[in-house]
Amino acid sequence: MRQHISEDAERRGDAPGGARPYTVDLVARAPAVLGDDVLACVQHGGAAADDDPRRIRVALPVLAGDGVELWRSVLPVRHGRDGDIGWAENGAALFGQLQLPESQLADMDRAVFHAYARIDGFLQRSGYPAWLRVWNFIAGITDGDGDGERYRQFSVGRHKALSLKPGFEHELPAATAIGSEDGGLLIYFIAAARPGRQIENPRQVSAFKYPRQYGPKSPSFSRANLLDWRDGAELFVSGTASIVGHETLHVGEPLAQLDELLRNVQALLEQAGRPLRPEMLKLYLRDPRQLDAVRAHLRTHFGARPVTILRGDVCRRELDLEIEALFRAA
Ligand code: 3EB
Repeated sequence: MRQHISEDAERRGDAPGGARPYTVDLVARAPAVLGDDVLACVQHGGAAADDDPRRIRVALPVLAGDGVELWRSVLPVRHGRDGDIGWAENGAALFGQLQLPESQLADMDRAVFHAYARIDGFLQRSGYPAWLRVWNFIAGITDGDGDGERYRQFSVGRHKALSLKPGFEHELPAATAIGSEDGGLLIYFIAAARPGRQIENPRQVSAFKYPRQYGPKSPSFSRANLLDWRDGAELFVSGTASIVGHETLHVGEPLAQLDELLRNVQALLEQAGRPLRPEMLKLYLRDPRQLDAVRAHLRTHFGARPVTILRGDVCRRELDLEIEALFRAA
């Protein structure tokens, strides 16, 4: 299959620049069989129906909204596996996933280094060297103390792998890193032939420049990634929390955290400088008892626009929630 991808190299190089090569639909239930046009079916909560490599199962309970994302292609889709990486591509974008069981995470930093290095190698030889967006679901994300905390060790491994590329801090993908309920680590990602434009937030210290107090190596991600497709822009907004500068604000006040993180999202939209509207909003909430208050508060901000709310742990213990978003041209 890998060779098959390489033979089609002439079809690539049109991203970004070509038309947006997918659309995303939110649905309540995953189809029993994935159609030919599906690039990825991201299923939160429920079990995987089959072992189709396009099925990405995220072990976070759905608290509100539709928990299944169907990423549909406008171009023919091919899919397959390369070692432990499941992939699907359509000539303009590639989706992939890699899962590590808990038994392989005893040495988290090493395991993550090898996982990211494997993915990067696969992307390079497949003709999609540019990471656009990546999601990381890490069981027990805040387990362990000090620099031994799992999230910090995860960040060390990711940094070791991504920093092998010169200038890597100018082409970092947008990202999410959330604690999951299953054991193990799930990484899934979208890549293209060429990178988008990295967006940082003037209200926040860039994560890749966080000071030492947050761990031995800084988290390697951008605040957002802007893609100018021919038919309009798309903005992948990373997991965004109540952090200003590099500090956590409003500890113990989830609704104040929500207001703060929405100001961060607004700042990213201003940086993007394009008229954009939300296409998909996902909120990760630590304590389900806060669901009703959070939903009501979200309605005052987004009105009737659907927000999928998932039960998940944010990577700083004092943070109650985090939002991520996908925007597209208004
Ligand atoms: C923050 O801004 C909150 O390590 O990939 C958000 C999004 C966060 C992605 C990551 C971490 C990550 O630092 C945490």
